[in-house]
Amino acid sequence: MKSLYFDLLKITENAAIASFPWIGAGDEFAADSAATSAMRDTLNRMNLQGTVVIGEGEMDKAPMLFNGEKLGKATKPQLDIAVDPIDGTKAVASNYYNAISVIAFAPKGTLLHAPDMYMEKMIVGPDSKGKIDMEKPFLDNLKSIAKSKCKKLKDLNVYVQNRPRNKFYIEQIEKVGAKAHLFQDGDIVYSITTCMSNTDIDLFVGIGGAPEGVLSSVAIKSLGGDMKARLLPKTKQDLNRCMQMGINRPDEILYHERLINSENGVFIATGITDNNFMQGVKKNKENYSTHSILISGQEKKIRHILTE
Ligand code: VTB
Repeated sequence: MKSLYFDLLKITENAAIASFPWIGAGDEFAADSAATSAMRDTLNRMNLQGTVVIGEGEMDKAPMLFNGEKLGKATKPQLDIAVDPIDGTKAVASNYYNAISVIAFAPKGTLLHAPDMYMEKMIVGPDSKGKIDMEKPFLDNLKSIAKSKCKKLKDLNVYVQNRPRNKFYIEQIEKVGAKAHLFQDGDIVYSITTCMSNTDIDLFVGIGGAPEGVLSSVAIKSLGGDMKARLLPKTKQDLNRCMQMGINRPDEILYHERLINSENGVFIATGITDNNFMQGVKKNKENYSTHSILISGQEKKIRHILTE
């Protein structure tokens, strides 16, 4: 895998550049289509054999990268792929903070294979590894995270997506005097921030997309953090899709090993608009510059890559 790192970077770089003309253009679908086509074309030139295990829905939703789609031009290495050509299509369409292009790889059979639906997530950095438990009341989790950080409850900083579906969490956080930092879109960057040594974020919690959850799990694992999650199927069809993908108890709590069961995952993202730790794509005459991160389980490092 290591020998492929530079090639793999081109996947999200090309997708981010393809979405550049759509920044601020008000058309989420066009932005997503452009990023998706660039991602697919680049992947199909790579020496690998990948299968999308979690992406943007099912085959009939073309032109999106769909669950089960095979990519790459070789027969090895055989890899599971989680994709989101744009995490934050609204942020691209309206030109605001925190849109990225993102992909993750892991050896075949090691990433959660699941339909695109909502997922409840709880994510912490290395100091609080082993201290989160979704079976326990949320307040108990806050207490054990605070203890692991030698902090008072009121000093905890928590990222939560600003949505009515996350009201319970926001209220609980505020009730104990802790800080709920609400963000608008793109939960992958905010979830990874829990593992960054230069920030004071103690927890990421709330309901967001399942593909974004699996993508985050790869980065969090490589950085020594911890994650628990639960799929939230809404309809009978959702339940059936879960069963078909081998998730027999769709309401079960998914431990980190269930989201990614390998130490050899690779997570790659390129900024489209600026975010907590990456700059967005810039264009000067016909030249583009991009800022990407590559996080690998083998190396347990974050590489920042600036490409002109
Ligand atoms: C979630 C989150 C994503 O969109 O899927 C969210 O995981 C869903 O938005 O990062 P809605 O509330 O509009 O359904 C993102 O924020 C961006 O794609």
